[in-house]
Amino acid sequence: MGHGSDWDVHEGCEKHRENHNSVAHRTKVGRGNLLRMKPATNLLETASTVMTTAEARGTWNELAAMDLIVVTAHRSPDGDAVGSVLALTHHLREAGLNAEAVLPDRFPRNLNWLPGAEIIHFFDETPDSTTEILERADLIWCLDFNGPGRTGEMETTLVNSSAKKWVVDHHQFPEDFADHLFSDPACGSTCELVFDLIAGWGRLGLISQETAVCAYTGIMTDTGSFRFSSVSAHTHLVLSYLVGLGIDHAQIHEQTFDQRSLNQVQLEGHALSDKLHTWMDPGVAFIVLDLDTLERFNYQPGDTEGVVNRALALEGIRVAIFAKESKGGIFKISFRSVGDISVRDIAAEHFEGGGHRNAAGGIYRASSSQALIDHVESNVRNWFPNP
Ligand SMILES: [Mn+2]
Repeated sequence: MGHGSDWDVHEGCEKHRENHNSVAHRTKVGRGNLLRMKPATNLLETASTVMTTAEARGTWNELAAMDLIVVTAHRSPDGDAVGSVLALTHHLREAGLNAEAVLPDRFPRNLNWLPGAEIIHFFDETPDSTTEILERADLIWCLDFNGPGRTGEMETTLVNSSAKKWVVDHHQFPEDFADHLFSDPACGSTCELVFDLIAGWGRLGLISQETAVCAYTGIMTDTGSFRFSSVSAHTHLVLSYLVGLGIDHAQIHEQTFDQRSLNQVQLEGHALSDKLHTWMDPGVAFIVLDLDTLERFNYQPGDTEGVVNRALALEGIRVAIFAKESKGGIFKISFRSVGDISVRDIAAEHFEGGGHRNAAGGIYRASSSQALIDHVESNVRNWFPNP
């Protein structure tokens, strides 16, 4: 999906467990059982079975022979992408391995506080030195993405590197580009899978504060603060383990969500009060922000994160669409839906995009925001006839 295209599915989307066949994940973890359990044992028993196979566990032994290990994730990285890259990089470095963290481009500034954020190489900012690292690597851990096209401008360098590619991911339909593929679309976050990988390696007791904070942050952001249906009893066991290490979870939430700029808060207010269109009959909400508006509020990357979910939270709204002009005439669009309503098909058929049933992305070319509003107005009842 989305190979080389110009759209992003925002992470933190709802994923679903119904296709998951793991017996471990169906374990009933009652309060009485919890009190009797040995936590470490139970964490392994309930971990994603993808991450505890002999193949997954065996990867640890291969690492020692490697001179340079790179850990990377998708472009427009979110909390799960940055969190998983830093969590794994910290853990490998603490084991004495030579590991470098690489991202295609910068993450939203509300994640600047993450421990180790300063060690990350950004491909778009330092292309020459980052290319050299990717070319010299023996192994590239590819976290939180299902195809090389999701790394944007970094794709060619990634694909051409002779390094082994080992994938840990939870997006549907992974492409065939990995030497090892550890994919579990039923899991709510890549950070949870990285935690399970470390557990499978038998290294739970060696998880540092830095690794714990990064892993907690990624699980938090990709599950909508632990509310989506992808959250399992195991997710909470992982969180319990991380909190048990003494991390300041309240501060993690505060630093991530409650340090917004005045411009950001006022842009969101403007979007919701002056730019919101609703069709209560099919239950669709639509917001579009043009370049002039973004400029007026001194827009920074990540500033409109969450606006689409505010629209979806409206009573009676089952589908929310958020469009943002990215360069003249090209609008990036995020879709959210609830329940059985699929926005993935609409994004794929009409907006050069794709994604998941309840969270998708695409692009649309229009001469003005009014032209896009007219387009949605005349099609919305066909796209969502009976939500
Ligand atoms: Mn993710």
